[in-house]
Amino acid sequence: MSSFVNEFMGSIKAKDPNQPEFLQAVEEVMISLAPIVEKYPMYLESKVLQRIVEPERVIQFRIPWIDDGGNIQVNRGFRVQFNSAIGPYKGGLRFHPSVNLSILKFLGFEQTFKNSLTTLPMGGGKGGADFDPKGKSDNEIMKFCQSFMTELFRHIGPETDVPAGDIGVGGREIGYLFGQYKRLSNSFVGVLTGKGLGWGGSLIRPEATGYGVIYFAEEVLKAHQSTIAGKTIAISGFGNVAWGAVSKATELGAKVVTISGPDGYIYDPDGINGEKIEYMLELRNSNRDIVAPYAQQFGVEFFANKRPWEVKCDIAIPCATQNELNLDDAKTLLKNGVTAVIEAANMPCTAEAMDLFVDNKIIFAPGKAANAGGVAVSGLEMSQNSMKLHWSMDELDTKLHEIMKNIHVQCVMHGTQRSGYINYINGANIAGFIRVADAMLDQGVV
Ligand code: NDP
Ligand code: 2IT
Repeated sequence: MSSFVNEFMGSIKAKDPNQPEFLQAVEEVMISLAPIVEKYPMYLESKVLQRIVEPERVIQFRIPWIDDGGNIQVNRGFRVQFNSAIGPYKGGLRFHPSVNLSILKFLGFEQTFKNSLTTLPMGGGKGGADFDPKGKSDNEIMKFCQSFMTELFRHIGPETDVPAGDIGVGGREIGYLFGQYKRLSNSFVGVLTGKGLGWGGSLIRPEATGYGVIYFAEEVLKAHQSTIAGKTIAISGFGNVAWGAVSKATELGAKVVTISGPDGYIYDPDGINGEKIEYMLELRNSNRDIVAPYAQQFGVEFFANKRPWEVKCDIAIPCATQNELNLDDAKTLLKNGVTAVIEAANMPCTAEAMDLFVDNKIIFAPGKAANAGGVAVSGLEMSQNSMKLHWSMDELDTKLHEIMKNIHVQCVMHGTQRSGYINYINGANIAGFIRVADAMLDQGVV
């Protein structure tokens, strides 16, 4: 590692020693940026790196609510308003018991670069709560969302900060959050994305992240004289992103043989297609957080407490959560002949796993490039809300496709090495950084 990265990370670690996920995300970006800041001293002189790693604002708050048994519950809520150089803060809300400041800072930091890659006017932000939706009744989810928004509403707005969904926050939660925002602010505005179609939502938003991942994968494969058709794909997770990725990959002629949950993974050698894809939605909506019922339903094998990375596949697409694919998993995938790893979740591969893929010159696409389709269609939802009109499914799908193609072009432009190997990590980090950093320089010392 260069002395620049060592020195820089030393100062960040000293400030936030207990934020491992945040440090991991920053280090990955700084490794990519080292040659850029050497070439363009203005980025060092202007202290833009020191500024870009510091969120503009962090809000932490109490969320008291009453469960179905009449007991008072207290959760912790956050909104990290990371960077507004190129637009209002934009990024999802995560409800998961693991949520803490380190995770939300890593996500807000990544979001800043991801949003920049879309070329839409969106800054970076992330929020959420350490609330566990598992096993909660619909009424409890609503009560929780209302209490969460009762504090959050004073910090957000259509021109200030526009949250959306992430793990544990889908269409139902966005509905409850929007209802409470509207009540408190007495205004019907596009303050959230991922809304219902009948009240300001956009077509294709639920599918957008997964579809975008596969559109990006198509571009990547095209650049390597290959196609997605005929490929065997291992996917993890069974949430919103996994569902979209399975649908589009299958439509384009690939065979997805795994999905997974916290209980283990299922292996479906015939491929997850047709009614099986619809069944994924049922699994998710059951609020039980298990994939095992898929095995019973369709007569396939279930591997308890195992991850899908032991299955032989051409392409691996982690769609669940951060650091879900480690060095041992990476070694197994390589041994089994994997040719491409496309991150659909945010930072699903550990740093060691990523290094192994890159050292072995395996195609590796980082989440901030590959999964940007979700926030891109959120950006298109904001545009439609501002104009008070709706675009058609075809128009939106075409725009999403164009955005993903353009992100690929940017990655190739900034990530192609002398050997010809496309380092998508460097490409995405550099392209995402330049737009945000240049805007910050234009706007003075802010
Ligand atoms: P969902 O809540 O729909 O699904 C999340 C999936 O990941 C579930 O299978 C969930 O199971 C699993 N998961 C979550 N946390 C953990 C954990 N700590 N350990 C093991 N499994 C876990 O979320 P999404 O599909 O929306 O999000 C998946 C990933 O994609 C996340 O990294 C998210 O940040 C990213 N992403 C989402 C976008 C979106 O638009 N929704 C856009 C871009 C990226 P369980 O809940 O049981 O743990
Ligand atoms: O990680 C992500 O990009 C998201 N969860 C989507 C954010 C958004 O604002 O649509």
